[in-house]
Amino acid sequence: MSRLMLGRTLERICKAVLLLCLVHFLIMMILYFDVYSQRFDIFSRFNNGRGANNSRGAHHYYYNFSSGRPNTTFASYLATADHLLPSTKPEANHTPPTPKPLPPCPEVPLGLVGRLLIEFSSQITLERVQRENPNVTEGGKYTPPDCRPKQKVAIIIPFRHRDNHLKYWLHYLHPVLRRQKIDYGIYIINQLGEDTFNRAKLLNVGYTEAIKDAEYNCFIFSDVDLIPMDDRNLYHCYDQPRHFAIAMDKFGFRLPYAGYFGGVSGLSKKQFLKINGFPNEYWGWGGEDDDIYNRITLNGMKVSRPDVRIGRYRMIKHERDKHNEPNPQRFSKIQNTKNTMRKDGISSLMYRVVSIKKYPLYTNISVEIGKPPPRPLKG
Ligand code: UD2
Ligand code: MN
Repeated sequence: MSRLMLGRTLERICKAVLLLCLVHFLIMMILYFDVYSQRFDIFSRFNNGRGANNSRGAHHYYYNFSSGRPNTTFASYLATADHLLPSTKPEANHTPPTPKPLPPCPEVPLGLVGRLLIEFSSQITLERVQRENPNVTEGGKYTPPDCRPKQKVAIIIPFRHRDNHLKYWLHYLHPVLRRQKIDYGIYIINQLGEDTFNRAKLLNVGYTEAIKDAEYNCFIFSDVDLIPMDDRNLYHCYDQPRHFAIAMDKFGFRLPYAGYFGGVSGLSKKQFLKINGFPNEYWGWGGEDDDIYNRITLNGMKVSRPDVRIGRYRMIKHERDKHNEPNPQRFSKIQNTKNTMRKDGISSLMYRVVSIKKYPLYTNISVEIGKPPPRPLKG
């Protein structure tokens, strides 16, 4: 009797276990098909569900905040991240949704990667740079698709015979600026002829031509051979004139002297006009950056700088160019900024534009800026 009861109990237990297995199996199948059906669509679900502001979540592929230290990554590789952005094209079968106003861009952009690996040994072609930056439009312009930047930034580069450097600059900077969510345009100011080079005058020309092209309110002046090593060095304007390139490889990653303002700097329109722009009368190498520094301090402003770990730069190695010999007058001229800055500057700028060409990755403005006045004869 008790054996019979034991048998029945065992039978019931077995049935219950079988039933449980069946239920488990069914649940597993439901879950499996559900996940499978989402797999190929996972990014769009993720983006649509959260709206434009959070869609940058897709960029988490490239963050490394967990270690508290930035990632070391090839900027060129990161350039491909754009395909993860939400598509701005309306879907075929739906009426296009009324466009929502974009949110303001965050103070600290979310897609930054920190320290970058910069090298100048691989061959770069402009076609490749163009391919890797499909959202950059004619003239080298870009506007973030998913947020509203506060500033409109013109990046101005003084230039002559440095095509190879320009390729590297475009290759590294476009992806950085895009990650930084900057609304920008690139202007190469090309000095025509073989007279003495004049960096600061070219920068004044860049300012004047850029504001004719669009409503810029921030101007970043960069040498063509300087590449930032950290994308947290944000290329926009600050409360005070900004010096970006504070730790260069060529100076052992230190500021060479406290009043140094060379390499890469940025001024808002207001700051630039307050100092009457840059001097036009520094022909040849050197001194013009110190004159600009003097203008800033003499007008009651202070230079602002990034953290020394962030303001690191690599300069492409080069010889001194022909017709850009050191300016022997530079030492006496920088003693005199106070007397010269009101009459020599954006207010007295004269030049002739020969051509303006909008290329896919930059705008080239070729100009004649004259030549230095004849030196007084010795003796
Ligand atoms: C330093 C400063 C630079 C400027 C210069 C003195 C650094 C990294 N930079 O540069 O900002 O103050 O001294 O004038 O310390 N360029 C041409 N073609 C030429 C000559 C110059 O394109 O034939 C442009 C180019 O953008 C170049 C820039 O002018 O990067 C500065 O000239 P440089 O690179 O010869 O001078 P460098 O490196 O001593
Ligand atoms: Mn240089």
